[in-house]
Amino acid sequence: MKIVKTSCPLDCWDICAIEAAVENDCIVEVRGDAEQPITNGFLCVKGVKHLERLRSPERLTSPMKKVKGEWVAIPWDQAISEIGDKLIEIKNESNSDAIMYYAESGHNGILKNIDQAFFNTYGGVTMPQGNLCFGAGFAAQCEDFGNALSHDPEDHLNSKTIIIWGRNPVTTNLHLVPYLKKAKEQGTNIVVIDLIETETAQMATHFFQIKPESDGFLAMAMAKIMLESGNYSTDFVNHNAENFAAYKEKIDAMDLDSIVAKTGLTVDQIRQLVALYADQKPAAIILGYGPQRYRNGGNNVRLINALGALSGNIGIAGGGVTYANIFVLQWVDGDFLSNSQAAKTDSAYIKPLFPEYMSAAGKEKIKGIFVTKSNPIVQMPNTNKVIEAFTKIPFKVVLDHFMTDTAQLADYVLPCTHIYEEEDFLHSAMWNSYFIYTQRAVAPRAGVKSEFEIYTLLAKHMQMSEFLEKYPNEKTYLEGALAPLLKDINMTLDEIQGKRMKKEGNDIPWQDKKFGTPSGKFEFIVPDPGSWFFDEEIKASYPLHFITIQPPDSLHSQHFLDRVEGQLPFVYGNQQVAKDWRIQDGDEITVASPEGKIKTLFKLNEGIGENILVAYNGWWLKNQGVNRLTSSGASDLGGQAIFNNCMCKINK
Ligand SMILES: Nc1nc2c(c(=O)[nH]1)N[C@H]1C(S)=C(S)[C@@H](COP(=O)(O)OP(=O)(O)OC[C@H]3O[C@@H](n4cnc5c(=O)[nH]c(N)nc54)[C@H](O)[C@@H]3O)O[C@H]1N2
Ligand SMILES: Nc1nc2c(c(=O)[nH]1)N[C@H]1C(S)=C(S)[C@@H](COP(=O)(O)OP(=O)(O)OC[C@H]3O[C@@H](n4cnc5c(=O)[nH]c(N)nc54)[C@H](O)[C@@H]3O)O[C@H]1N2
Ligand code: SF4
Ligand SMILES: [Mo]
Repeated sequence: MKIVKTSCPLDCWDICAIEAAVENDCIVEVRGDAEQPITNGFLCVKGVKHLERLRSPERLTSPMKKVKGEWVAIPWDQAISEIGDKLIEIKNESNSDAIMYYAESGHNGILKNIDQAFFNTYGGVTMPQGNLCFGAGFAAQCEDFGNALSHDPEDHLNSKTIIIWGRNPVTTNLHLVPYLKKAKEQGTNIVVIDLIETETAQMATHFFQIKPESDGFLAMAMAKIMLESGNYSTDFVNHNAENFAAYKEKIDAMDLDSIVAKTGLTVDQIRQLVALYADQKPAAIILGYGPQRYRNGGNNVRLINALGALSGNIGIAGGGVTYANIFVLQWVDGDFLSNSQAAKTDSAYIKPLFPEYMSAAGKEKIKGIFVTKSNPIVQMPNTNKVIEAFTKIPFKVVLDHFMTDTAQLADYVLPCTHIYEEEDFLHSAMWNSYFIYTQRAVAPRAGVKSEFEIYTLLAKHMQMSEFLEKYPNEKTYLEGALAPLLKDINMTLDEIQGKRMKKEGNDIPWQDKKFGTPSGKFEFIVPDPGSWFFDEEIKASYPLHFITIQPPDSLHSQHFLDRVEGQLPFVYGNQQVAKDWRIQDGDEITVASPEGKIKTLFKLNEGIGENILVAYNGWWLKNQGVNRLTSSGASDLGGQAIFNNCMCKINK
């Protein structure tokens, strides 16, 4: 028996270290690596389920082609030659950017980026911009700090107060929880700001339940109270920040009661929050991605960042506004990874506006699409319009392990390898600064191929010699992409394999107060809430907020694979909603928005705020699909999907 060191590749904050015990090319046990910090010997239910997915009888083991509406298994050489010929034909008849590319983070390994190198060498294709996930907040971090960097989880133990703002680690970021528990035992205030009394809120010392999309107002109200009482760091704002005077002027001119009224809290509650944050230095804010899935999402996050600066909690132990962390990524050669200089087009579409693009500029232009590591039919906003736009594309190729709703609508589906069948390099872009070059646990299942092999075969068929010369094999690809990292740590790729390591130097970001912004300083937002747009008119006909959050036992749609056909998705609401709409726990109700309607089962949950319905995202079309209700649209910054700007009503 051998022990193989690998990692969870899911799009999760944690990127856990996994140990697989392997005997005769068969995995006999999988566990969280006990010796690894953060993972600490345990995996969440999704991590445990990798083995089930690896061996699932529903896993695709042959390329599939749709012939007269029916799926037919075809051999790999046929799939490669037909898809390759089509790519050549489209490029000759139109241009390479008549092909569209769509990917998410279904698998975080960097080896999977070989497709981008392939398509850039092909001439460049129509690429996605914007984000379904953390785009607005990410752009906000870049505007204010010049980059998105997070404090080391251990550093939170130095905080006197930790505010968990719109994140639900008990569900989404499980390995943060032991740090929070330890901090709480040490006497740290654990404060949660959310719309829902989540399990995280239940373990906190203080919970502030606010109205949807009111975070910017709450942050301004806190700032106003701090500014009026002189309770702020003159040192930081005078020496390390830009735009402070303009920020202060705007906040000074605001009326406290009017901004407080937007939040659902009282002035006294906000004073208490200020006392917990500004009087208890060092204090950390750990931000989640809920508050930025709104039209004003970028502004919301920038105003929260401003609190960190105002209170002088930036660049100090126990402080920070922790949101995302692309620290390790700075040592990856992105140009090599994607061969970006080879592209001869900069054609692009905004992801959460895919249907709009397809009915305008893309209508005549787009002749084919490649979808990978994602299930956009159910995960993009506005499913009905996405289906309409997607089905119109004449040539659709999906790479996945399973026949997802997106795969179902394609023309070809190519089955690819699973993390346990691969060597790949992984790091977290969301939270910690660890990385790992994984070991392969077992041979790939018969009939599946790695993305690297698939694109190599296509390149051979299409005689793309430049690509084949530059990227001869997986190992040189990783070596090229990781050259800056390997040089920095003075190790070879072989030497790092199987060792999960931390890229040192980022425990307390911005300690030197040299920011990555154009001014080199922290940049205060100059808020202009008068220009923000809210759904006031829609609210007259659709008075309930429809908020979608991450499902506890699935990574988005991935573990909804096994839900029973026809099972209705649950929506949760409180007694006030039940009373207003004359419904009861367990009732079958139709939830309608301006974009569509779905049948659901109503569940009472007193932890949810007023006039809000909550559902998990990830439900497949066989279970209605919650994004039939959400609308297309992009946030103020970062092209972020505005899933939570969704108003609805109930028809019993
Ligand atoms: N189990 C599980 N874990 C996951 C995932 C999964 O699918 N399942 N997905 C992973 C991915 S890709 C991501 S991006 C992360 C996301 O991780 P999180 O950010 O923790 O999760 P979300 O559910 O997106 O939202 C967090 C919280 O924001 C709250 N919220 C919504 N609107 C507002 C608002 O206006 N103000 C405030 N203050 N709070 C608001 C929601 O009620 C929710 O509790 O989770 C990762 N982890
Ligand atoms: N309403 C609503 N919608 C949301 C959200 C929300 O909060 N509310 N959250 C959004 C967020 S945060 C995110 S990140 C997105 C996620 O959107 P997606 O990433 O599209 O969602 P997943 O369901 O995780 O789909 C990933 C797919 O990748 C496949 N996959 C896994 N490994 C591999 C591999 O090695 N190769 C290939 N080719 N495929 C692989 C899986 O089988 C799965 O089908 O959804 C967004 N959608
Ligand atoms: S999904 Fe996240 S918490 Fe669960 S095993 Fe994977 S990395 Fe760890
Ligand atoms: Mo995400």
